[in-house]
Amino acid sequence: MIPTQTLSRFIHAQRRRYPDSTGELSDLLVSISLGVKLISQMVATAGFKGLHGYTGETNVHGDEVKVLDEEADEVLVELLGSSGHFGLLVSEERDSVISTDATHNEGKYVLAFDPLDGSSNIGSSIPTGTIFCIFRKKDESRSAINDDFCQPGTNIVAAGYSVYGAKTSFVYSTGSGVHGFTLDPSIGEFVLTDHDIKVPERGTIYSVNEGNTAFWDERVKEYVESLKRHDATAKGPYTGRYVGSLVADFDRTLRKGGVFLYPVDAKRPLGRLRLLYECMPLAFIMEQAGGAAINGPDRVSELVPSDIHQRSALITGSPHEVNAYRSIVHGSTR
Ligand code: P6P
Repeated sequence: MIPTQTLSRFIHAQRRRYPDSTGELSDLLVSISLGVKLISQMVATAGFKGLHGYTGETNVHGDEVKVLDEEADEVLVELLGSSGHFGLLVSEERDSVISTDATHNEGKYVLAFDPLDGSSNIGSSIPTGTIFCIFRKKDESRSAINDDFCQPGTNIVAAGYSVYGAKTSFVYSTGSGVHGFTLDPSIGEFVLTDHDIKVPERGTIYSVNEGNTAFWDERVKEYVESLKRHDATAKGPYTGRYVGSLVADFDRTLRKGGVFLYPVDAKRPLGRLRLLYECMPLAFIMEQAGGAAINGPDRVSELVPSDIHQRSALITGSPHEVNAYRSIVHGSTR
């Protein structure tokens, strides 16, 4: 079968629905997908090229080996920084905001990304991934500034993630549904495999690191226990699945339903995950697929980052399970 719906063809077809669009967003999404292909290759060959994945040791040639997430970061900064579309970049790997070739001229957008989330898992072949979100500058008449990253997730123009696992997948949304692609290595193209992904209203899987139970608020413990109880009137007990790699746990929750949660706890009062380039893009995706994403009391997409590396809690997935969390832990359902 000839794969006609490649990512670039799909993106450009989507663009034709917006006659006044400049095609810039399409172009930059294709650039991001190229970066994902390059990182996919790096991850797939890490073990063979002496990159030692996540240890940063010296390879057989005596060259200093950068850890994979630094390599992935450099690929994206170079590729996207030179695209002309992004005035500024934020990377999980860099302490401060990154200027680009387009900082002081036409770059209409700013981009935040985690280049290789879960990279410490590579040594044991657990899936990893890249997560990103894109905002327009608050004021297109001026150069990009750091404050352009201080916007709620409801202002996200596009967001997506990739999973480097048994297959390399790329899932994105520009606000018109969520679409999933799979890399066909034989042609080096992402091919449409999941059009308009919708999360089930209710699921049967919960995903949380139960090693943190001792540090949870009592009501969080009550919520998780409620998922384990067998209740003849419902679907319980839920199945527990926790990979420990955000993109893998999120992707399964998006496609199969249920809930992924990393709540605040006594050791992590601000949360474990990063708001700008992990929680916000994934919340955008989950809501576009009909699901929900909160940090506990608040909708993640309404939060405004005050620091580019700010942490957050994340409870996301099917509406049924997320609303139950709100009700049990915070006494409200919105
Ligand atoms: P814990 C991986 O290091 C990561 O940032 C996410 O990919 C993952 O969801 C989380 O940390 C796992 O954290 O505390 O369960 O090991």
